[in-house]
Amino acid sequence: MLVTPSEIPTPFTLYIFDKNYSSWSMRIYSLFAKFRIPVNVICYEMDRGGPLFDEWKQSEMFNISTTVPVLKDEEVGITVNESLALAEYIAERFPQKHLWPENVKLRALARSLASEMHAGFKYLRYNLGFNYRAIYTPAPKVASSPECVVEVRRLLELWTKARTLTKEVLADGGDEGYLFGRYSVPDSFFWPPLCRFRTYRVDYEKIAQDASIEETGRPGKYDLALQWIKHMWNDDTLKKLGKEMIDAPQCVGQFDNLYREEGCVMGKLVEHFSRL
Ligand SMILES: N[C@@H](CCC(=O)N[C@@H](CS)C(=O)NCC(=O)O)C(=O)O
Repeated sequence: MLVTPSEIPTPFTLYIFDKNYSSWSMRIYSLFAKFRIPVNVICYEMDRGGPLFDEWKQSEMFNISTTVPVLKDEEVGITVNESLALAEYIAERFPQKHLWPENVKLRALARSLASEMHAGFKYLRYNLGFNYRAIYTPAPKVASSPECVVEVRRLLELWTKARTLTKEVLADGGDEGYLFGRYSVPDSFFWPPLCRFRTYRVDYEKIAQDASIEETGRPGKYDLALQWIKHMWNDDTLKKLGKEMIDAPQCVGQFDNLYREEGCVMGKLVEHFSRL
């Protein structure tokens, strides 16, 4: 296992898989980073043939959950698994940090969005596997398949709905450009799809424009979602985490070069890069 101890003493230890490949891990790791909560990190690996996978299967955590992320809190004496449950747990442990929006309407919508991401978007999850540092050229067919377009349109709808309500509720101030104003749990949950868009060159701007024209006869309906995407790519903490993912030691052959047989070459990023 790769252990990264927190510089500040903390009761929390987060068990994750490879930063570059494990989107579920990065959802929660990014919450700790964005909300500046010190955490020790223990990293195993997803590669079935790798030594850190065997170590994971033999670890005490594997008896608690066969999937990561898992969080151990030594102060309370509890171990929690399932990323949505972890997000709720961290929010409860640090109520003053407001991991969920403070406004009741925004909080309700934020919970719906995080739950929908948690349970859905299976096409993107299975066909556009998370691989932060990879970029395919040209875009593989999956990036423009009808199933992909349906899920991207749904994401654009959700992000637009969130930003529209946020602008209305926070009209007098407090909107920092994240989905619900200040950074909150759904921003972390929807960050991995943005990385998948980049890896597989999903042309979300064209999908947004086509959807808008089809639905309203003109472009622009999803502009708030597109603005949020730009805002996320400019987030300094996420950029820093991106660099950690690029530099993560594991390279898992089975997750790389997925679309080689259709002539797509997988390049690797060496530094932060926002989009196509
Ligand atoms: N619903 C779980 C899913 C977590 C999940 O599927 N994690 C992957 C890593 S990204 C995993 O642990 N897979 C087990 C394996 O690959 O053996 C959660 O929200 O935490």
